[in-house]
Amino acid sequence: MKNFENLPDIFTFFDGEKVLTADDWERRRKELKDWFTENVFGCYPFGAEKGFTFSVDAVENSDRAIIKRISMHKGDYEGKFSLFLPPHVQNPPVLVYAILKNYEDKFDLSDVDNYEKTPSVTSLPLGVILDRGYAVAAYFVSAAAPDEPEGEKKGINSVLIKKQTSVSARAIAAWSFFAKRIADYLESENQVNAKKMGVLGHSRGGKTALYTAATDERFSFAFVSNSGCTGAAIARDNTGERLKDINYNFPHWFTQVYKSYSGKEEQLPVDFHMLVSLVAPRLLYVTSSTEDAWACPENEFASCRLASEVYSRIYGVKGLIADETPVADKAYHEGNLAYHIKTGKHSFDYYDWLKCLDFLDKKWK
Ligand code: GTR
Repeated sequence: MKNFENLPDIFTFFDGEKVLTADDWERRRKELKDWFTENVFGCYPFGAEKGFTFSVDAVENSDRAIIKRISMHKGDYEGKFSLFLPPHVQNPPVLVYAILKNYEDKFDLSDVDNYEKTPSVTSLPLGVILDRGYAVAAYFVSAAAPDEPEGEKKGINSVLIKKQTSVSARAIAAWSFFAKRIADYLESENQVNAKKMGVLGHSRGGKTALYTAATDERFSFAFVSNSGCTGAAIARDNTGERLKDINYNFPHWFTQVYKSYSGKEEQLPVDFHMLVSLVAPRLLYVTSSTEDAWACPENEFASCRLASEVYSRIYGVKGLIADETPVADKAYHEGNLAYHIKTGKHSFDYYDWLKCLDFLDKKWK
């Protein structure tokens, strides 16, 4: 594993106090959760999550799938998602999946017979997932907030945030907020097992999935694909995408405060192994790809290694059990924190899905 100098310590509070007990960790966890929300992804006004209503607008039944088309409402806002249920399984686990902007028109969410057909960069092989006994709740990120500059002011945020400030929730927070409202719905849906609820995503969707699981314990699993900068990758000594790149190229993703760290990674009071550690002791699967230097696989892996200490030291469970340097195409599934680096480009493809389902079969069945 790569060594980092001057990495802030997970087990030391901002004021220097040390985490000695499990109770201390719960306080530290809250400190970190609040820090990432207030400084990176952005905040919603108190009670923003209240007052949503849901309607099931259509139900389609076949021997392949039960599909529910659902919408959530608050004020003038309406956001849609689809729930796919395997008809042959009682109370299946359910996976919440964000479909990214550039691929929205390439997904046919009526084609439940698809196995490998969806775009290879960020796939959703519904046929396989349903056959293996998992339900899927899928949404387009644009249903929450458009992925474009100024997008942070639109969609769900336009109803919840009267005026954007330097700490207000921005686009990734909106996609995450939407996943959490899907979780609200799923908790009242008697056709799924909401105790086995996962959140999954690729790249910017991976950042979203990680932040969502880090801040909402109802998700007992997260699959974080090639999430890189401001996802699982440690920001210090990052040889790929830097804070200045991401803040410049995607001004609507993160808060104004976070932009002040562009070029100043060393001044962050945290690093992203801490975001990863917030998922402990729940199931987490982080992936990298060999040809994805921009996401800095070394820093994604190191992050998992360091976060593993929270699994073992605080909760007494196995985190990541892996070789010192991960071997390509070898899946590390032993502990609660799984990892693989696949041969290939920046993607969440069919291979990743199969490994994801193998891991869940092992842990959940
Ligand atoms: C890249 C970006 C990454 C990642 C990715 C994606 O261009 O620099 O942070 O989010 O896009 O979402 O596809």
